[in-house]
Amino acid sequence: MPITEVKKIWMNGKMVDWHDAKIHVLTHALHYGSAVFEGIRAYKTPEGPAVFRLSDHIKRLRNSAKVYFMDYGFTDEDLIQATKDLVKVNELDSCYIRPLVYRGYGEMGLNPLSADVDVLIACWPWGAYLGEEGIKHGITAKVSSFRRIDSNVMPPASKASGNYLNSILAKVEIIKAGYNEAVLLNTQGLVTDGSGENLFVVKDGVLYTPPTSDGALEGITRDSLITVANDLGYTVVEDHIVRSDLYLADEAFYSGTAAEVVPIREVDDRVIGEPGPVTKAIQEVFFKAIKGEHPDYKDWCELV
Ligand code: PPE
Repeated sequence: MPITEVKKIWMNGKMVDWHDAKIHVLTHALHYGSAVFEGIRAYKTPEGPAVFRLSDHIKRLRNSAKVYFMDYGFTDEDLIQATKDLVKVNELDSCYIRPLVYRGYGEMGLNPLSADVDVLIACWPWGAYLGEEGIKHGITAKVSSFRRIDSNVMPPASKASGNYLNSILAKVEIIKAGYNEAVLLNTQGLVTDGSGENLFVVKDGVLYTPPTSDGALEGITRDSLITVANDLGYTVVEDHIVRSDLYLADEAFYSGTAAEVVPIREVDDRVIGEPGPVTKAIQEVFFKAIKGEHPDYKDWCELV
């Protein structure tokens, strides 16, 4: 999806003009994928622009960095304030926000411990990641032949840039095969995530989602939807899911910051159908919550 240019990007504590936000070609992260990132969204709310669960995203960023011994000289409060300032300075009501912590310029080689750690935060207006139609009518999914990275290969719990080569392999494979989004199995053959989303199935009124120990990312949207579903009176079970659970689901959907909540209409050509009542009920509450229009979830909207 194309990027829309805005005014400023935050780099190591400074607001830099969009076109001056550059790094050297010998930046460590460019060569080895040695970076960790977040994907966050801000939405227009009745009280003004608000960043959805900003504090939780910044906390996850720190955890992602910890796995790779990337210490950066900013507190969570610094990065929370920087994110809010950035949205303000760019005069955006709603946008996608991309913080990146990366090994910088000065050292090369696979011992990164003496390479600088730099931080940037960018934002830009970004529409529905899997399309407006997808949110309304659902998308097609296919199980990729590429397995999701294992915790003993590259821990999926750290949102590291290098991990996403795995997602790119899966996504390109299924796009070329004519489908909208991938499903990645782990090396044991259990369902984990989409290329950049968590996954839920609904069977007999109960929601199921893979546990993080199977390789699912501890998604913040996933966590929000578990809360919403529980509040709506549904049971949510974190349990192993095999591919036939997808084929035989009453309903299924992807969740993520970029994707939001996207129903799955088909998996491997097995029809699930138009979005069902559980998916729709959860979508309705979620889309209100992110826009600050649901009284129960106001705390999730952190005003800029
Ligand atoms: N699984 C994966 C593999 C993943 O990358 C994401 C986020 C999720 C689940 C959902 O997590 P959360 O956003 O906290 O609900 N993917 C981010 C990057 C997508 C991209 O294309 O880049 C995102 O949604 O921002």
